[in-house]
Amino acid sequence: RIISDLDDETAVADAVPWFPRKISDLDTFAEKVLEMGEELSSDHPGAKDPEYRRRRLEIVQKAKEYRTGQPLPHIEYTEQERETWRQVYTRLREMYPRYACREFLHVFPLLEQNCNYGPDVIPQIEDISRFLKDCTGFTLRPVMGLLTPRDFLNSLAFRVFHSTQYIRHHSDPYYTPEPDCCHELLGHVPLFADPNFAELAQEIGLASLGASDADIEKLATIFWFTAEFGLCREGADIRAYGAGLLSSFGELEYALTEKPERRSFDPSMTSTQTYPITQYQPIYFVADSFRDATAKLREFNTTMKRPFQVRYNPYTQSVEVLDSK
Ligand code: HBI
Ligand code: FE
Repeated sequence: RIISDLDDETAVADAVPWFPRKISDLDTFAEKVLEMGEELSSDHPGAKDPEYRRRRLEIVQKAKEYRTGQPLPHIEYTEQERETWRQVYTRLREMYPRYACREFLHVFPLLEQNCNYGPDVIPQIEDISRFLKDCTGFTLRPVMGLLTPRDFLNSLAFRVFHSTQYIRHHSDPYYTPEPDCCHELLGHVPLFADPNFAELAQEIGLASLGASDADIEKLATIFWFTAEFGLCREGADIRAYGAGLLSSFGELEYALTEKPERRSFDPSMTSTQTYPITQYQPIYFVADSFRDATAKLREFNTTMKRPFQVRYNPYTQSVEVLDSK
């Protein structure tokens, strides 16, 4: 049975957190950023650079105003910004053949051919979004900064990924305390073009809709150990697919040395693993494949308490709520 709308009384009685039902509902997240949106924390490398702050504000203003269906903001990047990109791109690009998973290596040249990926220009999210839509139906939305884990995960249910458009401060090209366009475009984007990874990401998103706070925390942890810091097996080899690794030359190398511990991906164990956010990970989880990880995640999701099921309808880009009675 499809419930067209959970009525308010049911929602209040069972304390089901609000969640987006249609893709335009994601517009409500635009102004709700946790940090780093219009303000920078005092330890951000750009905090004391008024020109950097002014530029950030200009870029995030476009994200704040963006609404579903509009063309994605085009950013005219400055020479200094492109220089930062060039340094990051060049250094990472040469590491990928040795460290990145095969899905990433398959897509990367396609991004170079279709989306202007290269050392000299910072690609535009409009071009990337159109490419991803052709590959897996994923699209991008601009975002001012960090969303709440709930909002961020909820958008994945719609195959929407929030992407920042500003770039890290030029004083330290190999460091950023927050997501920036290098992290999003080099780390995340290539995997969203892979059908099996797209399914894994959407599965996390669907499980997050109306989930309890405790379950959101588990799903955010699963996202962390997969989409951000995931490793996968390729025959006898281990490769990286997590964006936090693929956008950090230091940790990408470290993750595949003998130093960290590597465990097999297992949602019930992975979802409760604690992790540091400002240093290299002491533990990584290794997936057998994206399909296997998705199957395990589906199994795990059935153990989460939620008084309804959800199904994504791609024709209407909306979520159908199925009564579990
Ligand atoms: N917001 N914009 C943005 N980008 C992220 O990668 C992001 C976020 N909010 C929360 C978040 N990641 C993590 O908590 C995930 O584990 C969900
Ligand atoms: Fe990320």
